[in-house]
Amino acid sequence: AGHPLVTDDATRSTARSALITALRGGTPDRRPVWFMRQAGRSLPEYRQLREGISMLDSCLQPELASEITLQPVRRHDVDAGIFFSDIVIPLRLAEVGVDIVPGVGPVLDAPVRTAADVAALPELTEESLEPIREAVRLTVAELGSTPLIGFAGAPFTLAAYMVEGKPSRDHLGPRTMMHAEPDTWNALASWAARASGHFLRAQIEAGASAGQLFDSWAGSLSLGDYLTHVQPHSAAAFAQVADLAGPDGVPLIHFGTGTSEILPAMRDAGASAVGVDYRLPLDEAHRRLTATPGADGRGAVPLQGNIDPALLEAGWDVLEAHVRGVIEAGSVAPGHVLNLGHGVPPHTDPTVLTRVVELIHSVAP
Ligand code: 1CP
Repeated sequence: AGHPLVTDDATRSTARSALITALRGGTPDRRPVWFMRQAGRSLPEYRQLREGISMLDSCLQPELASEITLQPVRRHDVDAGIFFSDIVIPLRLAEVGVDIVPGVGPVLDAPVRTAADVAALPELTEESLEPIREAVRLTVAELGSTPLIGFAGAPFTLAAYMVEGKPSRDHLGPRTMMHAEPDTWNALASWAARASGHFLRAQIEAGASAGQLFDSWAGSLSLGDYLTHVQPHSAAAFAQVADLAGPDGVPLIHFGTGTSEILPAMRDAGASAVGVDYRLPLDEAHRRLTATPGADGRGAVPLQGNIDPALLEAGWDVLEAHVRGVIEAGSVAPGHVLNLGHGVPPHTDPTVLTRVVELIHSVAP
């Protein structure tokens, strides 16, 4: 409340951008591309700005977060900025003890495992989001007609860190909890959906032109568990921004890794486009979505992906052939945004990323 909404096309200078056009199923004037983790350790200018300041602190300094967001856009000529932040920032803003430990990832002071732990979680306040809104406003003013993508963690991925207290491989803690203590799980996932939905909404209200929900670890779930214990919470997170989305509103992308079996269910959580990791060719992803329409009748939707990050270091000829293959497979979808199948590896040579962008832009849409 009280924040001016800039969601209609008349006031958004990004409406005709390649990214937004492709995400709405239109034909863009060039093939849009951006990279998950395009801001970060692959860039020497990032490492320099981050010297002496912790990851989460840097996210909460608006000028710094904005500058880090802009660095890869200037360097690579990508078709979008991805807001520099982290999925655990809503925890920090709600004053849940969390830090990002270099070389490890998000670590909580105390894992959230019991009904009492969940009941004690503080709610995220509107005022605490002001540094986020300020960073978005600064960034959007600099980006002009290039869209900014806002994002949040999906409830399962965020809750997985909260239950485990740290990164894990199999996510046994949250997967046990949803069966052993479904009420506790639902309360925790509802909290995470509110926090993430609120965080995403703040970014869109402040000027982000698209949103992405990261359910990076949803691939550890069976389809049945996803549908019963996770999809309703992801739908609740999307519902918090649904009034800003719709055909002329902000497109919403839903991404995870290892999600080949749950892509239609991820679409049906309320996404306008689905991000696919490198394990499934995009023409097969398109076939699966088309074959399994949702209750609303939607089958095929625009796709995002899915260059294999491993091939960034495989030599140019191998990489070029792979990227051309991804472009061809993605051309069957109603819209295609090029991206990696997961984040940029930290040791990636950034000049290779720039060359990939040039290659993609050289292929006529
Ligand atoms: O000091 C550093 O540079 C820390 C590395 C780093 C960075 C650059 C972390 C720690 N987070 C980020 C930024 C970040 N995180 C962005 C914005 C920048 C961009 O994409 O260009 C985004 C979108 C995220 C989202 C995020 N954080 C996800 C979802 C995306 C994904 O990679 O799957 C997840 C799972 C996290 C948790 C997290 N934060 C950081 C790390 C190393 C991790 C993963 C830890 C693990 O393996 O579980």
